[in-house]
Amino acid sequence: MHYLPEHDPEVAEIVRLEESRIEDTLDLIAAENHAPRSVFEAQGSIFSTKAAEGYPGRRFHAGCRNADALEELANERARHLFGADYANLQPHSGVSANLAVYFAVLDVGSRIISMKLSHGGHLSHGDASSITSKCFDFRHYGVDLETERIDYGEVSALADDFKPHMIVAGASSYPRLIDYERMAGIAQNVSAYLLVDMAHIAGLVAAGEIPSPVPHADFVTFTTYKTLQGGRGGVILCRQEHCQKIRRTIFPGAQGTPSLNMLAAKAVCFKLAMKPEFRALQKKTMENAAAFADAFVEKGYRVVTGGTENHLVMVDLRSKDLTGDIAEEALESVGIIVNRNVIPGDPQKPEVTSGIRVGSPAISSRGMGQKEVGQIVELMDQAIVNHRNPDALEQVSAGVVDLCRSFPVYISQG
Ligand code: DSN
Repeated sequence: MHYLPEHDPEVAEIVRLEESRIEDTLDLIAAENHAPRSVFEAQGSIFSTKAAEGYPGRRFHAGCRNADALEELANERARHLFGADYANLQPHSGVSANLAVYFAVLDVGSRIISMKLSHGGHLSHGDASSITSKCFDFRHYGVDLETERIDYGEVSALADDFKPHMIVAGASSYPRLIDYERMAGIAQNVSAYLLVDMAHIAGLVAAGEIPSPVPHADFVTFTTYKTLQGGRGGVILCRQEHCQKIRRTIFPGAQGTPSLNMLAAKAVCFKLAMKPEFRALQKKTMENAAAFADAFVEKGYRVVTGGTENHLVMVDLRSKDLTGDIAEEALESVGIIVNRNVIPGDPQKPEVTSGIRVGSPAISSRGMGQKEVGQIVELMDQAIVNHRNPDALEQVSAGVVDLCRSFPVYISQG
């Protein structure tokens, strides 16, 4: 920081505190990651203030020569990375991207089926609290409560009965792979569009570590700041036949000027995601998630579905007689950052929950491996078991700081 401390010392101080928080805590939020510094430089670049309504070659403001070059480059990289016909990088967020897809090809009141939030879905997939449920008629499928995996038979039966115009696949707390081919088959049978929201797993898909939904779905949406290790923002990929509708729905339909600085950061993140180092990181992210699942099971916790096939583990705390809210608070007090999360069939309210969601992307990005995962689970267990014992919590806290200092986030990334 060169200018901020002089122009606004209060904000500069809060930024410094956040830097220390990031360095000295273990980030296990499955939706987060540590982005490389080049992403921050692009985000904080001169592109922060350019008005550029429209698309390359068809802007409603002058002076867009460089903006056009930037957006074209970013688009080309996105299409290449994911093998997509068309990419729109202007959505400000994942929710904006999903809303744009719904409004591009559906009418208000159209029928959509998606995974219920309480079984792993997302707010913007028609949860009662989301604007999406006010605009469209949603019905939800869930997981089989025995296997805790998506019940494709239920999805198919619901589709036959409800005759949706769109099926949404994708989740924010589902530790297993989704069978996109099967979802596409179900959608085709009822002439519905298939939208896959791969926000959480876009990095794993980009690296080829897990199957891609792109060949199977009409639309794929995602955010760039999770496994993909970029900055905040949304993306829509789609088949060529839908591209004009998506373009018009984003601009002028739902947004004005795109955030060109965020678009620059997306371009950087796509370039970095093509490198062998990124592929190795995504592999490690998955290995670390599997190590988390094993270590929790060894410590006597139940993990949802018995394991993981992606970057996250859903831990059921009931065997430890603890709710997610208390665990989240105890863990934060020792510098371990997770979020409480409902698990399938959870008897607790979303504010309380019986589980926590544990993600491996950020600790993997700071260089930690399976040995450190074992140490982290030991520290977590100590904090959970001793959540009422301040002396024990203080010891755990010291262990967390020691571990963090051995794996600095921004020194290790250069
Ligand atoms: N989708 C939210 C989550 O999974 O935590 C973050 O954007």
